Amino acid sequence: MTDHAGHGAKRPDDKPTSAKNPGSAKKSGSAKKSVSAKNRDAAQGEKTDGQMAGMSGMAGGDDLALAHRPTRPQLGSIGLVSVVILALALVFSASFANLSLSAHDVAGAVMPPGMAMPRDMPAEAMRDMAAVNPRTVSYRAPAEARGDQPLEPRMEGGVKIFDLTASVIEWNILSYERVMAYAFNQQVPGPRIRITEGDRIRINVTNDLPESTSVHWHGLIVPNQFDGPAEVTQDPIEPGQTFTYEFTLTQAGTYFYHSHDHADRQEALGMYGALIVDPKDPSAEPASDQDVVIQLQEWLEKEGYTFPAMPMDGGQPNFFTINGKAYPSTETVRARVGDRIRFRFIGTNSGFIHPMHIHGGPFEIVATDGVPVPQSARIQKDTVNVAPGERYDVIWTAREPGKWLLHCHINHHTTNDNVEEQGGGGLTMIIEVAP
Ligand SMILES: [Cu+2]
Repeated sequence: MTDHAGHGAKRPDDKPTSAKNPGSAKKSGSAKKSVSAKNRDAAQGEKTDGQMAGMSGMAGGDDLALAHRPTRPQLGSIGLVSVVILALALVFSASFANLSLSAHDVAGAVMPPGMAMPRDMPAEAMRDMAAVNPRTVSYRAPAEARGDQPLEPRMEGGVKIFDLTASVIEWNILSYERVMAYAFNQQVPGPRIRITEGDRIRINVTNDLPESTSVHWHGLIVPNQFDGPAEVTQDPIEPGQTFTYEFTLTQAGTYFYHSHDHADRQEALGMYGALIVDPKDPSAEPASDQDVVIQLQEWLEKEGYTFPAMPMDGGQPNFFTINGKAYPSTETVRARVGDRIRFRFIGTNSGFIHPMHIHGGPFEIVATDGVPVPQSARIQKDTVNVAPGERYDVIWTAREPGKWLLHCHINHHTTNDNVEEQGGGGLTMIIEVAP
């Protein structure tokens, strides 16, 4: 303990009354203190006098009373308790997070805010539900662009050839609301393929998406290898690849095409389009003055990201579109009193049911899922439930002049991000009937 005394001696000008140095003040009268009292002073000196005093305090460790030294069992039990606490902390975090996921598996995946994320959710599920990566957008469609544009074929040896390319685009569903979509030929819905019963068609599908894809021809009788389900009847079309489908149309009616690889993601992001097959003999077709295709979709657009809408917590949609546009940006159908309009409802919607209703009187259901309803079996309704995959062809007659609404009767589906504007939103469209 000579260090301590010596240290004190090295600072003769310490004033006992110095308010800044109370330790030194005590030291002035400490000549006869016991060893342990000196140790206490040394500890105080550590605070006030710095490193040297601290070292002198440590040197005094040997002088600890035997009774104050931790025993081996005490050290052992402290160690054991620490290990148990660390293990519990690990188990606790593992119960909230999936520690088996690697950054490589889910790199860049942005999940919907509020999505239910169980701890064992695999990386593949996360990638399926993640936002469209903004860096993969290759085209920004003009705000006024419309989907469902007719796709003209080219003829080759009696075969009608169509080219479809899937890519990531930016698409306006409203003048002020832009989404990131997976789209065929840079439009939502994809282009309309209109052919005639008996046609032989060849469709070249090129994949410019950041992930694999495939296309299914919904409702059509085709050779199995061209049916479309990825990993079932064909290898997925990898990015940069093209796959060619070819078949002869043996049916007529309202059909559609859509992605069949990660369909819950890709169809929900916009990968679908109408496929209308006119009968070889049109004489049996119900008379109509207009033919209006209605393709339905739900969107989840939040914080600048577009997620595939799904019927699960956090995946619920907040925008809804008819032919790629939400009301008031939906098309207005114009007619005259007495006109018969054939509406072809197509369940391109991926995860939700839409009871589609038309004001101004009932319509007649003339075909379901592409198959004509015999005259004797036709029924009249004013609301028809359009489930994913279903098609209903209905004839609605304009009975009275004015603005008549066509809309989904789940009222939330006629809002835009929960807001009603100009008397509707989402799945709303106006039929304007002139006298
Ligand atoms: Cu609806």
